[in-house]
Amino acid sequence: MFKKLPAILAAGLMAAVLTACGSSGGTGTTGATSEAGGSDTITLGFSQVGAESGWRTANTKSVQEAAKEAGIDLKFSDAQQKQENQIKAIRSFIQQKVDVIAFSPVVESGWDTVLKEVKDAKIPVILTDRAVDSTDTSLYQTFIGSDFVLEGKKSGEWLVKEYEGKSEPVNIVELQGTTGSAPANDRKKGFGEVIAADPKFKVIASQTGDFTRAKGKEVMEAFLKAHKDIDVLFAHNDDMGLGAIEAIEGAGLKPGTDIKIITIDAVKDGMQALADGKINFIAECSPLLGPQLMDLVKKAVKGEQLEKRVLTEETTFTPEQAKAVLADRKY
Ligand code: GZL
Repeated sequence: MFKKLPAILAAGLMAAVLTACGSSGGTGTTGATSEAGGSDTITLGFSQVGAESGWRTANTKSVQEAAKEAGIDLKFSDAQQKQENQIKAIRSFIQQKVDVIAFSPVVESGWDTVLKEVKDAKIPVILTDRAVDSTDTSLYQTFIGSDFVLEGKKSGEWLVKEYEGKSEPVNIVELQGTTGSAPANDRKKGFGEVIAADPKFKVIASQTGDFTRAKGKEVMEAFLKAHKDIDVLFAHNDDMGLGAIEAIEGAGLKPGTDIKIITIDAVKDGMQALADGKINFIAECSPLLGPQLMDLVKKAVKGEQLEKRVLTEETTFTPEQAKAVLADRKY
């Protein structure tokens, strides 16, 4: 799979594919976004979910900067949150005979067919950020990303502690991530498992906000119209929580006080809202997967056996903890 082209031809080819690495690649790739070396340069095809949130933007930056740092020729495609665009991009990477394919599956299901095509083309696959529900784990070398169930559990555990010793009902509304995505499914699962232990916790409404601020605001406005007794919002990411804050303030209520807010990610804007007391608790989900991904890409090209699961390290934040680290946050 290595490019054995003579250096002059490789340079010419590279000049041809070096395009502005725009983020609206749609179905096609947006060309190389890294300075490639000589003919033994590794080419990585990467299909990104989209640009739906601050987390995603930071994840894209991490992948692009790490590829450049590693001297890996990155062919980057932005799927604009559509599975069909990711499948088209993966097929395009097969045609281009890239050395490795990595992608963050926008949803868990519907990947077996295209991943079998990649396997037949003998190109290693690395799942990045999100998982697939394929039972055939030979279809990918490894999955690097967070434990979303644990993030949901950490969110539920904070709530249980916050209402310890109280008996009155706690009415919760939930802004879910993208329907069918691993983070949405697993965060809901983890949170639900923890609060199920105490019947005072009731999820009175739960709907997808598609991980975006705009949708989070829109759905929270609907929740506020339908329910006058909301105590807590659990949002599967900061961006939906930030949109919901706008809706809550628009309804004349104080976010973080009248309605307690729990979110996941810990991007800068979320951490600012946490420091300001508008969010009460954030479970971190690190987007900085780029360097680990490039190490895995190099190992895959060498034919090394990779750990099937590579977990990312992350923590949780209260308002005081956010104030202490805000200035140093990388994303
Ligand atoms: C989680 C990632 C999620 C983030 C959202 O690893 O897939 O997608 O939590 C992002 O902010 O849109």
